[in-house]
Amino acid sequence: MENFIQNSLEDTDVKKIALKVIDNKRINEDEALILFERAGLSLLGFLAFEIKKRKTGQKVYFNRNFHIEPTNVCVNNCKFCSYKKPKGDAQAWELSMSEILKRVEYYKNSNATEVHIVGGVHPDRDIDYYCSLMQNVKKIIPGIVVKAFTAVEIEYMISKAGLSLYDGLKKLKDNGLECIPGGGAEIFDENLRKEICPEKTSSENWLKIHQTAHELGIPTNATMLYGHKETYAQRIDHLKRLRNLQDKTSGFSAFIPLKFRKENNSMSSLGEVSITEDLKNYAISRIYLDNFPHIKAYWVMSGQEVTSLALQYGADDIDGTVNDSTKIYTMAGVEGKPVMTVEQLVNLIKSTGLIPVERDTFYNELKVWNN
Ligand code: V47
Ligand code: SF4
Repeated sequence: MENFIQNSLEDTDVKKIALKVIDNKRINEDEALILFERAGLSLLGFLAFEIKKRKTGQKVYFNRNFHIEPTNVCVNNCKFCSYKKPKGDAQAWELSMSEILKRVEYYKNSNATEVHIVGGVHPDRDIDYYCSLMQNVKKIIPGIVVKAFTAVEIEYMISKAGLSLYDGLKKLKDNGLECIPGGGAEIFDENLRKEICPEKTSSENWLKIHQTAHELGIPTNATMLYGHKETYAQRIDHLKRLRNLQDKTSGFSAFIPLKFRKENNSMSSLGEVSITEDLKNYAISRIYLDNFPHIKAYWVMSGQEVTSLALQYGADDIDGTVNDSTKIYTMAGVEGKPVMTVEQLVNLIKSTGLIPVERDTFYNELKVWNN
């Protein structure tokens, strides 16, 4: 491939950028746009996989986790959301503390190392409720890592409590919060954000919340919702804001591209983008976000087929067992129950010729499955 790039690649701009990537040099936004618009998929796969190998070799990470979704009642009305339902709707749920803890009990002996708690922004719940929830979870499964609350939920509970961002996040940390998931980022471009999720936390605040978490030593993830109305330039603008923040804090662990799924929401008429587009997006994310340690192909969203392909396009993490505990994607039209056993995760990774590594939330390696 390197010979092909040197000798046969006809587009001189693409060739220059490819050689820069091979040379381990950072690409800029104009160059990322050229890759989106003009680079072939096989070249992108080659470059992204080169970067992936430099960062994590042949390893691909997964973990044992389950989700808790306390409610899908939400003060916001994001147009792409198939999950939120009004109070009292047949598909709405508002789990009580004891119902939630019963679910946690169910997973007590599952060997899960992480619980991922996210949900709608419920109008009647506050920071104290969520602090006791985290404490109660840890009473039931003492060693479990709590990864919880999107920046959107965090902004709501902290402002309701009248706390500063720093003090609110510190309170959550003191009560058990150890990692913040990447949700709520959607697309940072202010005009498009206003159109698809008008009430949601602003891009500036999303970034400020993650920055403050990093300052407090709480690692976080970042997502991007793509494949709806956004342009390539808007995707790059999103990645640029994340790369800039990561240059300052190094607090992001993983970037997770989330493909817009179309069922049961008011943006359904847009349809869904192709698998080629998914792979291109994984590859360019891996190439451009040179300061992100991990790119996650979230199998629940992308499905097992695309997830295994994504591993050839720069992704090095596929998330976890999930244990049939999240409804966000089934309600948006993804088929099948969100559950994979450890054996299935290991086999999916092995089938791509790569090495499965079981990790904890912080990417400490717990077991290398190399036989
Ligand atoms: O922010 C909602 C997305 C996100 C749709 O950090 C949709 O490890 C596609 O962030 N089509 C929440 N996407 C999920 C999330 C997440 C998931 C797994 C792991 C991690 C992590 C984070 O789900 C929302 C939104 O961008 N979403 N509706 C939809 N119709
Ligand atoms: Fe609420 Fe999240 Fe759905 Fe937006 S995406 S309506 S914030 S549950």
